[in-house]
Amino acid sequence: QADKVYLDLCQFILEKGTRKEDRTGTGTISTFGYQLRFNLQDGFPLLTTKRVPFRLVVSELLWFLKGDTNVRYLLENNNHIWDEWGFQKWVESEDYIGPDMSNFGIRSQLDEEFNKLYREQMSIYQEKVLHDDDFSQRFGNLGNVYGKQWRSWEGADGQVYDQIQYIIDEIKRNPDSRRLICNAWSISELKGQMLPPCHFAFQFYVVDGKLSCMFNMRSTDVFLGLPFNIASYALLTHLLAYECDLEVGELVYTGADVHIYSNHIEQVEKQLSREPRPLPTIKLNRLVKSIYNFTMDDIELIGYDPHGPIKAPVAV
Ligand code: UFP
Repeated sequence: QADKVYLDLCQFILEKGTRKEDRTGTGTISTFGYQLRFNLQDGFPLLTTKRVPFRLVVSELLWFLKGDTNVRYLLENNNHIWDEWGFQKWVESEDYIGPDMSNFGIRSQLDEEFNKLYREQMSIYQEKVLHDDDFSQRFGNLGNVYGKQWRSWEGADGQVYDQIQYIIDEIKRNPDSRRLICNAWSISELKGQMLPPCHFAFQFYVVDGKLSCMFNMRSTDVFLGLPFNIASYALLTHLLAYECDLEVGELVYTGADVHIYSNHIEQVEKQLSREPRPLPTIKLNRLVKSIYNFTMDDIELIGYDPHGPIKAPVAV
């Protein structure tokens, strides 16, 4: 069961993990190298021991799959998980004339007054991305993030490669292939990226008419990030299986630096005390012919009855 597999990891880190400092200054308990397996035939692995915002998982994944890197699409779907990155581009530019927004991430958490100013500027940013095409082109576009690497990787040979379409074509033509890989880690583009890819590569595997997926993460925030990442790759596997006329197989997560932030420990303990419930299932609109054309309404989550959400601060 998905919750048990996940909670075992949490328990393992709390018992066996090592204290480790990190970039954000928060501090973590960390372990190196861990694998989780989910049989997608047993249900959709959206955790039930706390509510995970599935709607955000769906719109972000559809955004990646379109090869879109502009936050406009996310805003149109009321998804704000990437806002800060575009906002930062704007407030650091010559065009920005509002109050000083340097270090807005930390300051907005610590300083009530500043937080008000920040939220004002952020809503101006969101309005402009949504309604001003020129602004959106310049400051809504995040550049070399996942969508770009997945769908239009720029090769050293000057050619542009669509890694997702390559995988689909290969699965159909040569399902035994051991090269069904999508790689988002582009060494020459890291300096232009606010956040280098956390889930940096994934690979598919076909056997007995079932499609399995392994995704690799260099760094995992177990409490806030991982439940979301698991759901996202589970959905990707469902979509590709649909496209290639296969059943779903297993989802395998492989993590390198797998950590619980020191200010998430209480929340993790709370979640550990909860009883898992039956997993939901997923239903795709069979009228949609290509995975690039799915919309939010074409993906239905059935029977999700989780425990309540558990809030925790994000390390920035
Ligand atoms: N993180 C995740 N999953 C994601 C994502 C970020 O767990 O999809 F985008 C976490 C991992 C880490 C932090 O705690 O965000 C990134 O920091 P760093 O680049 O220092 O690893």
